[in-house]
Amino acid sequence: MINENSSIAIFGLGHMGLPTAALLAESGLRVRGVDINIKNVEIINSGHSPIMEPGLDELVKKTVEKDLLSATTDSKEAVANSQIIMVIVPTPVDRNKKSDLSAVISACRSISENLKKEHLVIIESTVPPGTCQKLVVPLLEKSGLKAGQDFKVAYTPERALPNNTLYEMAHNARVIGGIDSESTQMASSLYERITDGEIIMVKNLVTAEMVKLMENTYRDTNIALANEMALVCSALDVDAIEAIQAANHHPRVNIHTPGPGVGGHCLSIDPYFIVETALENGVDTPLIRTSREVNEAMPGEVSKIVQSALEDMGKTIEGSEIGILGVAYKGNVADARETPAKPLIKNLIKKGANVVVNDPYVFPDIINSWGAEIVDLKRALLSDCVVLVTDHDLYLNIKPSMITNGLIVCTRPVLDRETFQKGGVTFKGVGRR
Ligand code: SAJ
Repeated sequence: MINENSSIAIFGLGHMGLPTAALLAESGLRVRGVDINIKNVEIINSGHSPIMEPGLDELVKKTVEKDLLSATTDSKEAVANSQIIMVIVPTPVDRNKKSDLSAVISACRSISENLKKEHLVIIESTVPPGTCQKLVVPLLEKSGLKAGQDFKVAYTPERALPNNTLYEMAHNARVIGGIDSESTQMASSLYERITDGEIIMVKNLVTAEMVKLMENTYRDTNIALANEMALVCSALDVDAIEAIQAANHHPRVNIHTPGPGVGGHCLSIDPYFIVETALENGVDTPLIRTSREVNEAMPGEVSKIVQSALEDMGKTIEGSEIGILGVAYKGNVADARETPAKPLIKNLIKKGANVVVNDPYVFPDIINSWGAEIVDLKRALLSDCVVLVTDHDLYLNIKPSMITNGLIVCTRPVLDRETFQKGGVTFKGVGRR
């Protein structure tokens, strides 16, 4: 059973792995993080977080100084010296929207080489349903040990919201499914150390895997509905945000917020895991697929709004300068994975626009690789058309007088249309003509 002397090896020190490692270390357990990124391993061992997340840098510093948290690239040593092994590595989709489980496979191979009796292996990575039973367990059993009998296996999805990760990890309910009830119980006693949220033990591994995918697919599908409603509202000259807010006064209605598209490593990927596994099992999922299509089409819709707004002002998109505010996938984060800003920028450049970008959070190399020029905020506001893509707090103070050429496309409902119109600025947005 888990006690104060238990040691944990955590594979993957990314956006979810590092906060988990730091919280478990703070609870008094010795945590050895394993990552292939040597630079990040060094940053962590120097007492800092390579990931921007409120409170994380301080927590890493505190736990490294107490010698409870450390990082390494040596998986063998980490597994050999631990009783619990966790896998929190990324699981993207490939070009064909099929799951790429190479990081999970590689972690499980390393674990199986050093697996011992009584080890508890916990998978947290988001995976297509059935992966633990059909892929993880056979890989681990290559050790010659038998899952359930010799070592324990549990799956528990991470459900914390980036930019509020530490709080949510410590307070959200946690869903756990194990290969047997002892595995579930053992994993549960581990998470009790870091969360005061409810621990929900489900029947088996695949149920826990499915829960995670259902949550993110629910959100993606609802955002798609909001985006489609917004496009209809726009055609009818209805302010979509006003209409959605009014509709949401109904006690059983909760329409989500339309925007430039759905980004991040979760909502834009996880639904495809259901689509893939459903198909393998003879089930079509048209609603989930269509929701993805709707959300993936949104950057193109924003580009059309920009183009027609410029044309209404007697300009062409070709040769115009477009100032993009924010390229992170959502406000106040540095993460640009799957961001809708990327296809939007590429689409505008293809149409002949000169795109300049302001985002103090996102690494310049990423933005440059899309063919856009990085500028300061003042310069971005000088553009023919300013497009607010990400609702970073620093953009909330933008005033009409700052929009030099009198045109802003606001893809998030964070700036007040009337204020800008009164200030003589043409104000367009998703769901607003
Ligand atoms: N978005 C909209 N409209 C909305 C809500 C979000 O356009 O009404 C967009 C955001 O701008 C962003 C994307 O969707 O581009 C995703 O943002 P998010 O804040 O909805 O979610 P994530 O990806 O940061 O985190 C999600 C969370 N899942 C759910 O809320 C069901 C989080 O709890 C998960 O832990 C995380 O995915 C994950 O790791 O899977």
